Amino acid sequence: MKSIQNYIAGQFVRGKREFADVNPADGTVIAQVTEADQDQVDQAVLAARNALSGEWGRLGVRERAARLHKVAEGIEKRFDCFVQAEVADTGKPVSLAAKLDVPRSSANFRVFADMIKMAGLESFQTETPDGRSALNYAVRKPLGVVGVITPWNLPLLLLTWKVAPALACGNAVVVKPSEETPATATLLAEAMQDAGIPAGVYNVVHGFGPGSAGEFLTQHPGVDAVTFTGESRTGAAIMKAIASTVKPVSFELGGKNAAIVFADCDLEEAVSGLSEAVFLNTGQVCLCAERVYVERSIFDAFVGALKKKAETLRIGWPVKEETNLGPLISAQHRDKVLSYFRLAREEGATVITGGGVPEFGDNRDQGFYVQPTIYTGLPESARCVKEEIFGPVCHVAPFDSEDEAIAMANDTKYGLATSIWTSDLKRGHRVAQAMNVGITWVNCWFLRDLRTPFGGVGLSGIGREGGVHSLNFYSELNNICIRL
Ligand code: NAD
Ligand code: 6OD
Repeated sequence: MKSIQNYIAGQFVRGKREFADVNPADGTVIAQVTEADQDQVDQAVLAARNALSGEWGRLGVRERAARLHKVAEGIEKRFDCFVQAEVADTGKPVSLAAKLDVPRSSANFRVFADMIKMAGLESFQTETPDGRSALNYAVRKPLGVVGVITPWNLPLLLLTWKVAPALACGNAVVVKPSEETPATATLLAEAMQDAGIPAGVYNVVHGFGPGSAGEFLTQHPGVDAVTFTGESRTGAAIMKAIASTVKPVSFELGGKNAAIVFADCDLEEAVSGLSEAVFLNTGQVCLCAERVYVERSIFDAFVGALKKKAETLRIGWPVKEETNLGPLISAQHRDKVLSYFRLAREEGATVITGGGVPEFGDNRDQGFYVQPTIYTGLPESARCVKEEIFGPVCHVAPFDSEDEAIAMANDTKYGLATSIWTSDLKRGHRVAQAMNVGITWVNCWFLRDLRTPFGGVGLSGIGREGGVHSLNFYSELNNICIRL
């Protein structure tokens, strides 16, 4: 049986306890994972602290950036291993891991390596009312030891999205990947070693949240900042747990994202874009659209076309090239999604397609699949319209005016992403600016430029990462004022 270990101070280390890593496609155990105890988390934090005062702390920005480019090369060199590990852990289709997860992970290192070399900071020539003059300029310093806690849906992509800028800014990290998807974080340690990232700069502790590595890490007095991606209620628990130590936090949390489809859109483009926005990664992307608002005059045509798309998705073994819909991550998560399928019916939904579990007649029946599902007919107050489900499911509702669409889209405690589909550019700008979210796409979805701000409002998060926003989160700025 494969063993996945912690990575502390440049060494792969076992611990006293292990837990099973399960393949969501058929429920088989694929590896045993070492669970880090408090001692090992202490060792990882200490290793990171020591690394800051060692070679890593003395490296100039150019050399740091060069090593991060080598990490990117190390990911590319192990491309197939990363793809296989991500597919086995998550059940996502191999085509998706090869197109999105792994290429984006090396891109995360390349982009932030380049950005830190180019990054400038403010300076001001100062004249005070009493006639003195000074030069003010800011310098960037690492935060120190950064605790990185990540979810299971895009494991390597989301981990490197935080680790790359943290290292670019000169920090050392202790990462706690999701217990559901431990493999690629440990594999990344090999790329770190090859790239000459000194021991202790990148540490991995495996385990769970409460009473395990996640909690030990966030509450650790030696951790200077916490960056977290996951559920909003976990974010709230972490915030509470670390409040007394007053450290910077960056939270990328859940969503209940809306899409607005106007009658003047290119219908084929909108249906195809929203089929991705609803079903990509089996709906397990924080940016997925679970609420789709469609102008009434094209409502029936849109629902019919989206149903056709959903029914032509190829649900199957994740390792097969032709598969474009895999299972959900776990039995527990499938129970949650199926409980919303039941609730939708109780709340009065019309089932346009799906709403159940596919039958295969082979080992996939022990996996965690659900059907791609579309509902209509729910009131806006329904729990299925208000709560994040995080599965391949959406509710489609009609609207009669732009104002009504904006009001419905904004009627949520979340505020992560929206997509707007229209051929009227003025309307696209106007509606985009009315959205209470961190990210709005017009005539596209999940089209990323890593220099742009990324994050959410309300229950969807605190702060922004991406581009200079990442550099600013992962640095302390020291303003220096020199009397002239
Ligand atoms: P989760 O909150 O259950 O777990 C995320 C991580 O937090 C895991 O590593 C887990 O072990 C750890 N954790 C759990 N409780 C903890 C605690 N008390 N202290 C410290 N660590 C703890 O989330 P998940 O189920 O893995 O991921 C799905 C959720 O993540 C969805 O809500 C989704 O919308 C959200 N998400 C958001 C973004 C974004 O960018 N906004 C991206 C991806 C996923
Ligand atoms: O693209 C990104 O940088 C990013 N953080 C995506 C998040 C997706 C959520 O599941």
